[in-house]
Amino acid sequence: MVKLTIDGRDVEVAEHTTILEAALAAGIRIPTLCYLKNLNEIGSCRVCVVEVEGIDQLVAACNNYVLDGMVVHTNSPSVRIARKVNVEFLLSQHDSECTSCVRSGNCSLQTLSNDLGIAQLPFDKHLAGEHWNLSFPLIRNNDKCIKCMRCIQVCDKVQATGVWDITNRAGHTMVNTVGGKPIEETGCSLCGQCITHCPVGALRERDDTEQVFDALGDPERICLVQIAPAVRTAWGETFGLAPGQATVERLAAALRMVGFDYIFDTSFSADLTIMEEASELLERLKRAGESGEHPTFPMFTSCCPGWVRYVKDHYPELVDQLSTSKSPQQMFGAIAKTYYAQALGVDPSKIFSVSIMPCVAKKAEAALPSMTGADGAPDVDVALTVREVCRMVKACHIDVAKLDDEPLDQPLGTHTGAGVAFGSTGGVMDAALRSAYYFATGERCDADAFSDVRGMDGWKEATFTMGDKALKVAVVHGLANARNLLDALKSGEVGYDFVEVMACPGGCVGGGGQPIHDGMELAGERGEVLWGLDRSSNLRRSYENPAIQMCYADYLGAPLSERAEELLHTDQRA
Ligand code: HC1
Ligand code: SF4
Repeated sequence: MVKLTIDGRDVEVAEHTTILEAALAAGIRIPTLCYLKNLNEIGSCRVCVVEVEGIDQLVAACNNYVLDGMVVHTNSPSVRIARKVNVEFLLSQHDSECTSCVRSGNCSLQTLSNDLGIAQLPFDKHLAGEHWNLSFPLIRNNDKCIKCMRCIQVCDKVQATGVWDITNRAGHTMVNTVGGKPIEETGCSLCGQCITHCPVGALRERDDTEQVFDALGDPERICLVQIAPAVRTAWGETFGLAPGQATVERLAAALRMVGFDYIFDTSFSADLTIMEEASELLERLKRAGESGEHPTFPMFTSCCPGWVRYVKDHYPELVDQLSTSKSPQQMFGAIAKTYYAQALGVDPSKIFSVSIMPCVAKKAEAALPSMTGADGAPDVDVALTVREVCRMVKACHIDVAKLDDEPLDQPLGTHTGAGVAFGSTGGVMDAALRSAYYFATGERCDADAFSDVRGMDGWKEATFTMGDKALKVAVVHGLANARNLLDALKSGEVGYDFVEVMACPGGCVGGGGQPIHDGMELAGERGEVLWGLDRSSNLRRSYENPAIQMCYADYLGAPLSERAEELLHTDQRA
């Protein structure tokens, strides 16, 4: 143990503790800006500087360890002045246009500047200007970047994608895409993790809310909205609602006030995805069994467009291993403009289909040329992030705390616990196995029989018996884990029948379109909410969903039928 004094308080902490963490243990909060625990501990912003007696310069608290007998001052006059000047330097290269910034009110630079009492900037502004393709789903504004390098680290270390880099030197240093390439050419998966790890408004999603407001204001359009599984765990954070208050039914009430005609649940089409994907898995295994060859590579889930983009860009030779089943977002879109349009007795062109997703990559998925109906129109007209939809609710001045829960519309609002679990890592695998077991054996499994695939470990594997077959599966989340698994598969170190990959850490609950809480990782907690909803659900197996049964009986026929193939499957190369 190490004994030291911080601001006059005696502190005892383990060796290799940083000054920052030692102070925190003593109840003293040192401000930070570039710091991200275990990911970015580079001390570059100089906001966490402290004075250590006997050392003639201030030191960064985030990356210097405590020593026995150290005497630290976190708020001495020199510390306070240095901190303020360092933030003033950052502001001299920052556009400070808070009134039109999506992060206003949730920006660590804004908070710090206010806390430090920076009322007037003593330096001239030097802005480098921004040059960005504003039609791309991910937007970067160079004039808001504070060069904290968090985006570089999260993209590199957690997502193994390497989109961002540092360019130039000294006062000209800036963050940019690797080699200054246009963002569309960088292999960006659009997972959005750089956005949720940015402390300011330098990174954000393309805002598509005006398009939706326009459709809502058009009396000729019928506006449907689908709510993704993971949205229910997080939307209320923006409004300060407790998890128990922030139900999907309260969100439905808010969306009706915003003006949507029908409020549905992506968990319905997650059940549909399971019907198709579980059938596809069994079909692939049967074909492999008949040919006598065990497939070298597993079938991969394909519902995460961040992952699909990653495979296409980084492992194109594995694209054929992706399930051909469309994601729940896209299955919903296809069903809404065919089966549901028919049920309503309206022309599909009248339907405006919106999705609310915890995801940025869903915007690109919805825009794929392969995700269109017979008339060439997109199946999902606009995919909004949770942050965008919360901005819409705010723009309508709706007091969500005063709303009562309202039921979702039917039949596309009916879902099982399996469909809801999709939003957490392991959820797609768990849901698929529950149905595959029934399809393979005719028996109803215990809904918790496959719980080994749940939890926050980055790479999970399990073997389950299904009839006479042992099925080996793996689940990874975070693209660095996916890369490790793919490399192990390619070198022959491991082999599986079925693998679930979600690009974002924790799955969609940790998605790049979720509300942002600087420095906090909430995916584990949000995932537990989804598993709790699954456990408390009366229906926990996708094939038991009565709305799904009706959809097959009235329209699709059976999983993998000709119509199901046409509407619910895709060529992943397209
Ligand atoms: Fe997801 Fe999915 S789980 S991809 O994370 O398969 O976004 O929530 O909607 O489509 O259902 C996202 C979440 C979501 C799809 C489903
Ligand atoms: Fe989007 Fe979910 Fe994939 Fe993240 S894990 S990229 S939120 S689909």
